[in-house]
Amino acid sequence: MNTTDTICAPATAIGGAIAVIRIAGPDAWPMLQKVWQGGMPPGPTCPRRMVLGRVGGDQVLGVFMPGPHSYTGDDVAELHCHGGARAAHAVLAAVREAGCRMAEPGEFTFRAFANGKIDLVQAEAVGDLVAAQSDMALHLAERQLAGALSDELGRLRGELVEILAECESHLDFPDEELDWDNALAVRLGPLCARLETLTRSGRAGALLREGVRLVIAGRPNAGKSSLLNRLLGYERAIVTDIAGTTRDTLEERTEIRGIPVRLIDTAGLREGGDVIERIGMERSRESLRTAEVVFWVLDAAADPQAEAAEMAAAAPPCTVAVWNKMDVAPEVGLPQVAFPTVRISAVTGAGLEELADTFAAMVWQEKDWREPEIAVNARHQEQLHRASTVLPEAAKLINAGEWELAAIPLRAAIEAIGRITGETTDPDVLENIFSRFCIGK
Ligand SMILES: Nc1nc2c(ncn2[C@@H]2O[C@H](COP(=O)(O)OP(=O)(O)O)[C@@H](O)[C@H]2O)c(=O)[nH]1
Ligand SMILES: [Mg+2]
Repeated sequence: MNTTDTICAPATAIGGAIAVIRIAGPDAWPMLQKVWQGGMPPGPTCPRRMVLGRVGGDQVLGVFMPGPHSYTGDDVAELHCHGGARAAHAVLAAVREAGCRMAEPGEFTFRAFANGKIDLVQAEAVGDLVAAQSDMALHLAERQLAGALSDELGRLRGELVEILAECESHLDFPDEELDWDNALAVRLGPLCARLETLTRSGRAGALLREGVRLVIAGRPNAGKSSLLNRLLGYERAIVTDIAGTTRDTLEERTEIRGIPVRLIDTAGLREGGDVIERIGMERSRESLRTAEVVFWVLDAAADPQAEAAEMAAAAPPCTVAVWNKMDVAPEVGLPQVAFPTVRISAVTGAGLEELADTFAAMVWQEKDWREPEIAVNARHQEQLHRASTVLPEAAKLINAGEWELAAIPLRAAIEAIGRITGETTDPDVLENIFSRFCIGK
């Protein structure tokens, strides 16, 4: 992707009420002048103001945002036309005829990165923002875009650069007795700990970016589909009192306590059943194997002892035992089970708040969890790990007065952090990040 020509792309999905065509590059204004019909086109004399006119025969509202104070950092124009494929295509065709090249996926954001408006971590946050499936995932992306992670990495890098500079000055003045910061190696301890904490935040990052696979399992008629519908807030699955109603696994996305969830309803597990139900049960078992959390629904109004025994035999460790139908079952006499346990009624909704809390505690692996301020992605995690693993070696060498050798792991750690923010770039990594964006972003 070069950054010197002028690019264009539809920035909105086809079929909306309004379509936005985005243009960015040094010739954005000359191109507007070429395609604009009726009056003065938007331009540097009226920046960031909507102007009514026509392009390609269609009515548009145009706006010009001069660089460097634009999203990409170069001159940007937007043409807002009536939605629908025809009108948007006519405007886009006129702009392309004027010499604009179609943008690659993510190319506008790539330009913002190349022009130094944002770093690589912030560019990734733009992608996260679009893909966010829950409030918490959205907040995380917003904080990352605002620079929370970039600032933190900048501070850590700055400290490492200082320590490296001190090591290097030992080399430059080997005979002089300088007032050395003799606690140089000691300073690496907290730095390393912080890098490790950030590395560990990758787990939360993966959960919030990809969603948690939550599988609802249990006997036929225990109330699995009723619980799914409750959690979704609408009647997605068919609920009847006929055992074996759900014969295939069914997946929907939702969020629970701000956590994006891939919610999977399964065919109930029991002996027998016809060939379709048996295939469904095989799928249920497969779902159980890949689940991150399982809600094992137990019918408290049926045969609690047998239900509990079945669960004990088949449920994975990430299970929450969910005694259902508490509206009609006796409170006493339910057997103890070896999993976190919640009593609910999928019909009345009783116990669902507690179930949500139990789920969140399970996901965060602690009861008093807090929304993570920063949660890195797998790419960051890899480089953070690289940085934190070389620092103990640097500390050892500094303590031994091996300044020249100590500089090597220090430089490696600095470079690893630089790879995260994009100070050091690798074309494959850039390609991988930006190609996942949609066209026009
Ligand atoms: N009284 C009562 N009935 C329930 C409850 N949850 C489910 N049911 C009933 O149990 C039957 C089976 O429910 P369903 O959700 O299809 O169970 P599944 O086979 O596990 O998916 C239906 O008749 C539901 O109305 C509950 O909490 N209380
Ligand atoms: Mg069902």
